[in-house]
Amino acid sequence: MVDGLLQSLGVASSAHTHGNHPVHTPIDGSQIASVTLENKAQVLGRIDVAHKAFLAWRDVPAPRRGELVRLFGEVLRQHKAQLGELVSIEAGKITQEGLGEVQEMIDICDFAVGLSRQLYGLTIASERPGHHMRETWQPLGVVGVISAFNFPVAVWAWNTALALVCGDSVVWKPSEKTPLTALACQALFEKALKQFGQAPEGLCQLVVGDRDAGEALVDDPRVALVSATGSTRMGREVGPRVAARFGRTILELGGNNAMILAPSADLDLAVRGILFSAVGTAGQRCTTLRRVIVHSSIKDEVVARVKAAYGKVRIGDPRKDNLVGPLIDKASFDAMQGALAKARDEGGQVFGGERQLADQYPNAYYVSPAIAEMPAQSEVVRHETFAPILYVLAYDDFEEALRLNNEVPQGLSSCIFTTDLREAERFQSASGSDCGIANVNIGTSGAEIGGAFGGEKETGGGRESGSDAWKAYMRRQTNTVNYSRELPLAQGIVFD
Ligand code: UN1
Repeated sequence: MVDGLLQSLGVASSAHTHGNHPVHTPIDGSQIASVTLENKAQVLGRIDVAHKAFLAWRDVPAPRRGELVRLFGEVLRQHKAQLGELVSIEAGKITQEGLGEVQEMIDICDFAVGLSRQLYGLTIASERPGHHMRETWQPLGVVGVISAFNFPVAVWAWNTALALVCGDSVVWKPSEKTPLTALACQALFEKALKQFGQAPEGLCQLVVGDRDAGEALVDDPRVALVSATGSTRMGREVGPRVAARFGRTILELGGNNAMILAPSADLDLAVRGILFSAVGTAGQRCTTLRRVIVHSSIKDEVVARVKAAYGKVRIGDPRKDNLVGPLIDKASFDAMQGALAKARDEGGQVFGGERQLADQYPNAYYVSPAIAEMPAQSEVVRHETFAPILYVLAYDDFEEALRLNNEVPQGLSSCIFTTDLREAERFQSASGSDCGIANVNIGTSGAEIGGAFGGEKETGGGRESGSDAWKAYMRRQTNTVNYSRELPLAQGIVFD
């Protein structure tokens, strides 16, 4: 299924055959490749090489570093269709979303190229005569990227494009579930490197490994920044371990994203927004819509319309004309069924959520998306289940809706559908949504790369992608220069 595709992306067949780790496609559960997992010693060797590469790369002028990223963006443009297809095969995304993910990589490359001629610091007024003060941004070191199966290529690209223009080197550990897309990205990056010419060896490396490999990145003091995407459980381990050695982290962990649906909302837009955000990527985005907090006066109508829309959703092979592909694996299906059982126990009324196409695909896990009308924001609603379950809660008073939006442990994305300006502005105010992303009349998922991406509370607090997220990949330095013939001291201190 993948041999020709991998070849067209530049991956040698020795890299994905005869390995010790099987790779399956969620489309039908079959094994499509086997890769070799690297051990801890090999990972440490890679970190060593990456650190040496950093020492050389940091002195290359930033716009020149940007040229490498520009070339990579061009290579991605040329291979968008193939890489998108591989994302579909390995992660189960529908074609549109596989292509969208590669477009997100291209977009961040463009963003980073522009940034490579900026990386602005400040000049600051000095209190001393004949002095100037400034703030500069310097390259940081090796960046360790740990990424998840659900965005197997874009999240790496967000980190790598920024890290490279910032003068850093990268060691990437992708999910064990998606090593093939990682091998393809590495091969495409190497094409760009070849065109670029003189990059230091080992500037950007891939580690196909398991937990041990991740731990090597987490614990090694030469890895200045660990950017990790995954569950809150994973972040709880990674965060304190990196902090214990005073390393830096960018953590992108669980989300529990809500929509407040107000009585004035344009319901046609809202239902489309719900469909894309709740059902897209089979509910496996960290930005997936998991809760609708709907005004009780329109609740029955909204539930009926969403059920009707869910009933028409085409489920099946993500490369065909379907809207919902498979869950990543059986564990994910089991977790979904467990959550639905719990929702029923907690007084919920569940619609959908059944396994689909089991006869055709006995080893793959397709589901119809589920809606669970809940009497309260009970335990199951407060927990992120990485599957298409949409909990519906009713509200009467806007303050109550805001409280429900915020009363979960996670804080990634949120949105409100309303045509009432006061509600929209309040939602985005200091006492509104407490999430890293707060949208008006747009669903919770599908953010552009230009904004900073990330969230608060158990989502981990990290920001990547656009805006000034690049600052996390650099070290800040304050510089004071004395161009006078005196040595005045700050704070007016006399020391004679
Ligand atoms: C993720 O699910 O880890 O906003 C990232 C979105 C995408 C990124 C999701 N641009 O849904």
